[in-house]
Amino acid sequence: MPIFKLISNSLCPYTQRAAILLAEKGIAFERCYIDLANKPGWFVRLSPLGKVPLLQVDDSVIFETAVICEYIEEATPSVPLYPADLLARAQQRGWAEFASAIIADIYAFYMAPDQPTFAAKSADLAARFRWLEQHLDHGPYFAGDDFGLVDAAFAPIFRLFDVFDEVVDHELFQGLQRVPTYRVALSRRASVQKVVVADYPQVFSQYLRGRGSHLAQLIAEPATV
Ligand SMILES: N[C@@H](CCC(=O)N[C@@H](CS)C(=O)NCC(=O)O)C(=O)O
Repeated sequence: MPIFKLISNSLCPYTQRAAILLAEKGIAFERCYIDLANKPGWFVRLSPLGKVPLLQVDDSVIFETAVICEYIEEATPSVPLYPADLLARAQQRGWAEFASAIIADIYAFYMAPDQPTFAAKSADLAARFRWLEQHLDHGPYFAGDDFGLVDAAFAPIFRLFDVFDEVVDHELFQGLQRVPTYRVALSRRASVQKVVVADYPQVFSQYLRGRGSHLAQLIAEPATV
């Protein structure tokens, strides 16, 4: 087995996806955290897009979360996290990309500079979760009983909402049944629980406070929420 090192940022939801996958596969790996606001020179030289995660496999580097996850999946066929059926597999790949689109929307949501933009970004996110609601199976996971790669993509998203829930009455899951149940199932998964720093909510909340956004203002002035 090669030596795996996951180059991470303490908050990055993409990095968590790869870390959850490695944990589910039972692969030992070293984790190294960098500050994205102050990227070390060695990281800049290793990362073609300047982004985390990177997976170092011995002396080689893989970048882009979807590619890293595909590699991990293919390297460990004895613990499959994709369905055997090709069509179902392609669909789950699509939904993992959908999770990436939600992460981009979440960024736009918490960076929205003012209330109208915040409302518009909230509406975008609500629409995404309505799509998800329609495509979830009976649970507990995306496709039913078995935890898969697509679940590793959605779990870090809901973790962000654990912090948003504390600071803003966003009502993004209002009227949904399967999404909230799915969220709880993911939060209980051991691999999901162990891939973040112990003080993740505090670190994320602190990060949000420093964004200068509408949401940052709501956190600073909770009485006005
Ligand atoms: N498409 C990339 C997105 C990864 C990404 O956006 N990572 C963020 C952190 S969550 C990053 O490294 N941003 C670079 C920066 O902030 O300078 C992937 O799937 O790996």
